[in-house]
Amino acid sequence: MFIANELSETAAEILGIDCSALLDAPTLAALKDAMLRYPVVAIRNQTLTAQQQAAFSRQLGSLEQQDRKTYCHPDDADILILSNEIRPDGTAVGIIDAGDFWHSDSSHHEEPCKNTILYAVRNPRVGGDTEYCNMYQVYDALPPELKRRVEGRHGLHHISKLINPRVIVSTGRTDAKDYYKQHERTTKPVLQPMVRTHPETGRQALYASPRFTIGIADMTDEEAQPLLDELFAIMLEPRFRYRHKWRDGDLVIWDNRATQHYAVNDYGDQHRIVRRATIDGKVPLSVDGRRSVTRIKTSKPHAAKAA
Ligand SMILES: O=C(O)CCC(=O)C(=O)O
Ligand SMILES: [Fe+2]
Repeated sequence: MFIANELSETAAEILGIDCSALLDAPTLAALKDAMLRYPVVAIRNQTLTAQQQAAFSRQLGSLEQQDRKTYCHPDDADILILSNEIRPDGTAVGIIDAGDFWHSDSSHHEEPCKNTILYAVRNPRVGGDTEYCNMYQVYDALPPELKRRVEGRHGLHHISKLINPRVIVSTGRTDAKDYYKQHERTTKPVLQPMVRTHPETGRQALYASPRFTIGIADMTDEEAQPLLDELFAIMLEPRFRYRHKWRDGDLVIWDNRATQHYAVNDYGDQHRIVRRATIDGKVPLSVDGRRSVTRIKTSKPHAAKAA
């Protein structure tokens, strides 16, 4: 059995398991328990090929299909490569700006992924941390008056950065504007409950992000944007954070139903490469446990998975 050391209320490190082989049933069950107790778990000292990472991840559920084929790993198309490295011919090794603003992964899809499993292939000498925010804690800390204003409401989530006043398109991605414009033409915003009930822990979490939430259903922008600003100001208070400093061999799993994250881009031209798998999730449940009935269908194929 492995050791789980608490790193913060949000995160634990796990020592003593080898994820290159399939886990035995008690170890897998203990890992799943740890993942519910700590929405971020860092499994240390792993050496994993892309295929091994995918096989490990499939033990936690089916993997999300990736539509950005250029950045899928050649050995397993369910593994996405994120990196700032540019090859001599000018092509990018991976998605260069993944995670540059606070978000929960694929919340712009009707069925966002439940977990993300990131493996550090190459860490910069300094920098390149990932910051996490515990959204259970954020929800618990909201003043009652603010809870009342968001309960029963749905946020509008969309992938396009061009229609989101809180983000900017990174200059390194030359094709990004066309990509987002195309999605604006083909993909409607998805409505997600602003407060979601975690289907396994039963806890409530705020579920709106600076990266993907562009408005609130049935509210004018004059009302919705200041409300979102208020929520995000609370969310970004340091007391809700865990900052993961990557070690070589780290395999980090997080729960998108209970956290948000962003990739700190402070390492200049040092190279960083991570590999990513995401586990399929279900339609988020609102506070009363019902499925949202006001959803707008998105057109297929889905937008990019990596945020
Ligand atoms: O590179 C990171 O640290 C996180 C990137 C990200 O947002 C993701 O993998 O979902
Ligand atoms: Fe992400």
